[in-house]
Amino acid sequence: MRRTPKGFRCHIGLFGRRNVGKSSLLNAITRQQVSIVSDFAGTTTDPVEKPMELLPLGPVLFIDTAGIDDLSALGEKRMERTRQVFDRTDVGVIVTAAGDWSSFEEEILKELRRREVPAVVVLNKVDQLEPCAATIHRLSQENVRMVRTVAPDGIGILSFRQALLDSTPDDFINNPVIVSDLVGPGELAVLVIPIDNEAPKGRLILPQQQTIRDLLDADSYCLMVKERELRTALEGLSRPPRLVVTDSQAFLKVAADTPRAIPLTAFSILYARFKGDLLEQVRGTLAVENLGSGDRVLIAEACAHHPTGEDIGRVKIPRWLRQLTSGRLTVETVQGHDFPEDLSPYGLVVHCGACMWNRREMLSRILRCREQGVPISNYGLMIAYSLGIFERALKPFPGVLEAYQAARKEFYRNRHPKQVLPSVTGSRHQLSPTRERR
Ligand SMILES: Nc1nc2c(ncn2[C@@H]2O[C@H](COP(=O)(O)OP(=O)(O)OP(=O)(O)O)[C@@H](O)[C@H]2O)c(=O)[nH]1
Ligand code: SF4
Ligand SMILES: [Mg+2]
Repeated sequence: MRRTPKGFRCHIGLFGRRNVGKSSLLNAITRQQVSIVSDFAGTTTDPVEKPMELLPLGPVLFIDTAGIDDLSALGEKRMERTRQVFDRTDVGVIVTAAGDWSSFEEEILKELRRREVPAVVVLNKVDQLEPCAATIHRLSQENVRMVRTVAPDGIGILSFRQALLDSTPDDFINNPVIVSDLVGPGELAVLVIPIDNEAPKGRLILPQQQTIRDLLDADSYCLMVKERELRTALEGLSRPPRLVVTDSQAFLKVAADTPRAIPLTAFSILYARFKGDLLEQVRGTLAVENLGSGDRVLIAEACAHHPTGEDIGRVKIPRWLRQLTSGRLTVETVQGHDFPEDLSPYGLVVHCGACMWNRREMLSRILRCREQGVPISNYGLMIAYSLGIFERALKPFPGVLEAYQAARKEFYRNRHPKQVLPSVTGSRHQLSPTRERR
């Protein structure tokens, strides 16, 4: 169970003021001393994560946070870390000492609602004070789930657990799929997996493993080949595969070796759909056409790693962007949970596939971009666009392709009212092949 990747777990964030019993609640539900509990206000300083199995839901990740009412200089930094937790929260728990509901709790509830994240209110310390009847009445009128607890004594913990189960978004119950809706039972997918110096020793990377598992779960089957063996492998099949999926570094060769009648896409594009919002990121990719000298682009990677010489985020994508725009772009990179609050300086955000994350965190970033009018693309999409195989890579998703074609027509009509639409499958965008992997 512990090995379930973090990105698959429902993330449950515990928020509230200092000393209300957030850590006590975490310890009570996990029945372990996960977080330090004390009378001192401000005991929890950095988010504390605890994975556990919450049956019948399955694997979840609790995140205990620092109190949001710490107004000291250091407190501002702590609150920043707490705010980042909102980005990855699938279910938000507002812990309050009974009777203490105030503007702090209202702000948390407002923030969760803005993000459309279900909220559970825990009225803790009911042994000391009765919750305010007027607040309870108002919250119940607004259909907010509430439970009363005395965390250190385990009182109300079963109700808390039930409230969490009742609040869990459907996504976690009806597991979303990576590829199995495109490849039916008994059908074959060919997965192209380059094995070279950048491939990790002795294992496959997460998107490859998860795609294979998704196909097996759906009673489909798959054939894995390196890019050099693909042509021979396809020739040897008695019937064509339903889909070819490639690492986007091999996109160009794989596109050349795969007959056009066979649908083709990349792992990272499947992940733009699985973890993010494919249509939004497809539309965002078009914004590369608007970039010019002096514009700033933000490249965001969900996990930290040591960059290799030809690192995709630091070297390759910036190089292609500069070639595509023939301009002096300023390209900045961020990693992990650091993502600027203010995106207004950027003309485009290009994001990795976020395979390590839960979908909520990626959607939070997309939402932030949308609210600030900043387009967001994805590594695989940007690579396909650069190589002139964008539409082909989107063909397995007809609805998205259609919406993209309409957006593109509109884009060029506004931009060059009298010009013929340039071809994205032509040579204008043909750049060098790429590598995308960790
Ligand atoms: N009487 C009573 N005390 C409680 C209850 N829950 C927690 N406490 C006590 O309240 C104090 C603060 O509890 P914590 O769990 O550390 O509170 P917290 O919200 O994590 O606090 P910070 O990490 O400082 O933000 C501790 O002394 C707990 O033992 C409760 O239901 N009733
Ligand atoms: S940087 Fe790469 S490995 Fe890390 S989350 Fe993003 S896609 Fe996955
Ligand atoms: Mg605490």
